[in-house]
Amino acid sequence: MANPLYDTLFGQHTGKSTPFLHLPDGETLTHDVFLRMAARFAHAITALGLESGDRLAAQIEKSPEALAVYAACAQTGVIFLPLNTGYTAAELDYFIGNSGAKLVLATDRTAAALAPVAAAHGAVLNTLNPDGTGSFADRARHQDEVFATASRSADDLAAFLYTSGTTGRSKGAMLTQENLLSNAQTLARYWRFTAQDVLLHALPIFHTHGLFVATNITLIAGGSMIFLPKFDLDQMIAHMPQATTMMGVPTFYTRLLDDPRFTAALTAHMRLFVSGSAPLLTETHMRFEERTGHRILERYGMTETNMNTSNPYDGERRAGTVGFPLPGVELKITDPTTGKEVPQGEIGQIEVRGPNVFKGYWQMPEKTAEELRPDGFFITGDLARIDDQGYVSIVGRNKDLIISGGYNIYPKEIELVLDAQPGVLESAVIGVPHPDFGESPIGLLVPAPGATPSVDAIMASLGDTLARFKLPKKLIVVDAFPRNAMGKLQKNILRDQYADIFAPAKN
Ligand code: MLC
Ligand code: AMP
Repeated sequence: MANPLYDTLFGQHTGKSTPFLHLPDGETLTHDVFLRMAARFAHAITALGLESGDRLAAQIEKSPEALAVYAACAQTGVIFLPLNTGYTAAELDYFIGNSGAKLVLATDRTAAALAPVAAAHGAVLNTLNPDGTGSFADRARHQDEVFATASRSADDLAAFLYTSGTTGRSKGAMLTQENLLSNAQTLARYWRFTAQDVLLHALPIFHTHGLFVATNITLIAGGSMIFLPKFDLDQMIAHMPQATTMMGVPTFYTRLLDDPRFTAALTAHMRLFVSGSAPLLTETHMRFEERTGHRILERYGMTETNMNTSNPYDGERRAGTVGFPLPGVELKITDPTTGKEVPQGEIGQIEVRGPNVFKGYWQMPEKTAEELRPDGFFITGDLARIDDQGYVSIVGRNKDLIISGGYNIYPKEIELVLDAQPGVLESAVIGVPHPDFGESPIGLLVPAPGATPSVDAIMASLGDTLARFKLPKKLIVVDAFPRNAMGKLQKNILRDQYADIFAPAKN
């Protein structure tokens, strides 16, 4: 095949008037209409001077147009770099500079802040708004609706997704066509997706879950998506009756369960609910089954690896577990110190190998070597055990990471900003249980001698540099941090101490 990713996901639907995207206003875009838009975008991208292997960074709102940019990248062989719409200009400066993106897509709302960033890195800035307007849309409007698909191989890079790191520096995970395609093919089969499926899609499309898992599977199977701009309870409930499947982070499920309109009748026709990106509490799993009669299917993945494990479609979907390694994925549990496999049933770190595992971090060979072994096993940093029936349970993390509502927050990145604030001697950011987001960051500050740091001023200043979803939900000034005999800060003691800070008040 000339371009496995484009041909398999998109090209197979050329000329088909089958439904692809159902929009909240009742409009439906067919595959054909969508692909003609993507071809116009492909012409616009090449007219701007981009060639196969160049990077296109997009910080744009979820819309059919935004998805067509992904298709256009696949068709031109340009590497797609989607970015969280919450990132500040300061954060984007790093991603655009590090990736060497030639074209940056923003919206009219963000263009003024991004223009100097793009200019500083020699990138062209165009706009694409959620209503389909903008300078990129203007450029694409009169282009040809047929584009000669660029020839690419399965081993060529298709996307960069930036993940933050425990050192506070983000890394660009390089994903090949094969990484994406092999995983989508496996999951579509495993979860029995067909052309009759209608997926209720409320996830963002700048992460693996909403972009690769949900969208690629739907494309492979030839199904359609109810494409909501974001998670909104009223919209979810209004559109659920037209859907057959839904994918979400645990917060989607707890929010649905907290709404009395979410009933068994509303979900009676659904065939599958999938959860992932963060741990689904056993309690949520149970409540969901009691309310609807459906068992949520929990799976486990990562930006670097796509999906690794899944509960079975037909067999028992076991609460508190992420199921079995997917076909083609090798998974082992190893001792973090020796790297040797631990005896069955014991806790260790998850390592995975397979066609789903990424190529490495862009221009960071040392970081790549720390996590990707020469034999192809990737060290995930997740701690787990496998029971005697083969179910994998994630029991913790061997990395300092907080997952809030499915978004990853690396404490180090926030601590570096907090440490630089006036009156702060040192800081620690920890994740504590949160009823809505599952886990939320709080910041603890030790004042410099004689200083009284202003919590309000510090919070305001954080918002200038960090995306708002990363902001600590509380900042607390403390006298000193607990340390072990080696002087190492003991975050586990702090986590225990503040574990109930967001617990709902008991009557
Ligand atoms: C939004 N906000 C959050 C937040 N999402 N704060 C903490 N955690 C989050 N997850 C903040 C915003 O910055 C804003 O702050 C305020 O909340 C309102 O914004 P909103 O957009 O209206 O929020 P809301 O609709 O409530 O969003 C919550 C959410 C959303 C859970 C629906 O975060 C979401 O869709 N999450 C899914 C993330 C996801 O797709 N993860 C997959 C990663 S891939 P302020 O201060 O301005 O009011 C991956 C691999 C795998 O992990 O296995 O899948
Ligand atoms: P990301 O880097 O955004 O791709 O996040 C990947 C991380 O999310 C994994 O390393 C896990 O820690 C976590 N994760 C994903 N799915 C699950 C799950 N079902 N249960 C627990 N943690 C999960």
